Amino acid sequence: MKNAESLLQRLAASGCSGSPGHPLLMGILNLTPDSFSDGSLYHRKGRLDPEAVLDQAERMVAEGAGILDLGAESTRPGAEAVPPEEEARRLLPCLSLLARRGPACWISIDTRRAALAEEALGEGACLINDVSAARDDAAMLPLMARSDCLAVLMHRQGADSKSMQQAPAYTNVVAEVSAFLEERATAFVAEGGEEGRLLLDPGIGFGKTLEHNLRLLAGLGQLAPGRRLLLGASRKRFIDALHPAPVTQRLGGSLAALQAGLAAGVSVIRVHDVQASAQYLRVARAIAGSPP
Ligand code: HH2
Repeated sequence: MKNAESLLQRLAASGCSGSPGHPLLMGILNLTPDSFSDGSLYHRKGRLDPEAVLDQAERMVAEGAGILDLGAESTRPGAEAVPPEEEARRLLPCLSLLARRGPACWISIDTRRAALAEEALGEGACLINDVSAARDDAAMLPLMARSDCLAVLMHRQGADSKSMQQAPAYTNVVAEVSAFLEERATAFVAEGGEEGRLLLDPGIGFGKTLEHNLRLLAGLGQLAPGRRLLLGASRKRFIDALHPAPVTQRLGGSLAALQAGLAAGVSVIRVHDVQASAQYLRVARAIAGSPP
């Protein structure tokens, strides 16, 4: 596994919010039975199979993912929280297999729990991706600040995944999400974290209507100016709302969102379809005259 220092160096070349950049692809690897898109994909005879996870990790890195994001709790709208022991039971064996035999890449852990994040950092993960922006577990922000990992702080309106889509409401979604991300970045720095280790994420689909998601995608360049952004729009429900299609047939819409991220200088783009996303980025950058 690659370390945080080399990830910071790579991100230095990825740009900042507001101008076209050179984003890194983060491949999604959900170790859950119930994720909205890839749930139970790595289960064999009803059990999670770490060897199937390893195969997918190798495939994604060969196709162009620089980071792999391992998640063991679904955060899809309406999802129930998973007990901490179950989340750890799903995640840690796969992580330790990747540490021993996995491809050269950076590993991110998608969790809201500091204890699990800390264990994962000890196993070689170098990025903590917290969809609650370190609000669900009071120990998370101090952990992020004192370790040398990168930290993703994401916006979510609503107390949890179960309730977040009940009645999302904003006066000005871009301004409000931007102010929230700034506030969380300030809290991270006040805790002792270095600003350069942060990635901020508008949280597409997390407590947002179709219109909110579209405004955020159109306004990415105005979010948290000068800071690094991560975008996760791959296969999400807003695509189906505009052009109905089952989750595995949302590549076109996912690439349209990826284009919005590319144009706005997003540093990391979280995707299910690595091969097509990598090809899109390569061709778009070549057309713009940028080096591969
Ligand atoms: N979206 C999901 C999960 N984690 N993390 C960040 N930083 N940004 C996102 O947009 C984001 C995220 C939801 O997608 P997925 O992991 O594919 O599904 P599920 O939550 O059902 O496992």
